[in-house]
Amino acid sequence: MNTLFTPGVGGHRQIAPGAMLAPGWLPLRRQRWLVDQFHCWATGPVPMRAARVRGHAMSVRTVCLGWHWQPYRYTRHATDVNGARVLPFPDWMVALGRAALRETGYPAGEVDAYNPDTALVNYYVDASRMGMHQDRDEHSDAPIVSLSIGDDATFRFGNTETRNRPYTDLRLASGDLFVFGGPTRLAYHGVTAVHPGTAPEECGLREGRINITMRMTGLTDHPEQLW
Ligand SMILES: O=C(O)CCC(=O)C(=O)O
Repeated sequence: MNTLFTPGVGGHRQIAPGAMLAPGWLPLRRQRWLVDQFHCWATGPVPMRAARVRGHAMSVRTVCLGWHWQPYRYTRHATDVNGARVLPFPDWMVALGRAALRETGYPAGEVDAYNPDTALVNYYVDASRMGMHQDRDEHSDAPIVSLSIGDDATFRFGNTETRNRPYTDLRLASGDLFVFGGPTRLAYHGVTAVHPGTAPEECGLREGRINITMRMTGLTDHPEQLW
């Protein structure tokens, strides 16, 4: 049992088939610990940066673990930043990802088979937004595990067909867990607002919002995938 990540308050609710929200899943001390990790990750070897999408810098800054995401692919080296190799994906995060699936009612077989190998760690300031998009750069249909720390955000969870309605707006708060997989793995989603000054003081983040999404890339280190 990984005692570092024993779950906090229990309970989850289904937002759509395969999409579950577990409010307050991460206890505050775990949030603070993750914030400390985030400060280490953000300084390198590949520093946190705003990825450029179609020539425009995103308003969210991202640092990656395991595989480096650059629109629209994963590489081991950050060829769009400084060429350095991305930090390894930590074993404790695999355990955390599995605990997240267990918490949200995924069957034991899926939990055991869950081997996330990349995390996109996003940092939002007050003005940051993330447009509606699908997470489709992975070669795997394994669920996405999303953890939020810091200020609340309005997270829009939509459908698999279009960026538009129907969608559900959720207010994600510090410590919340959101998981989506199965029939909604490719649902469009985005962040329409960050709510400054809403973070609990004890979460360890003085301003802004961190979101960690764990994913299975389905990639291996074939030479053509290294660069
Ligand atoms: O910040 C969030 O809650 C969502 C992040 C996201 O959509 C992504 O990293 O693809």
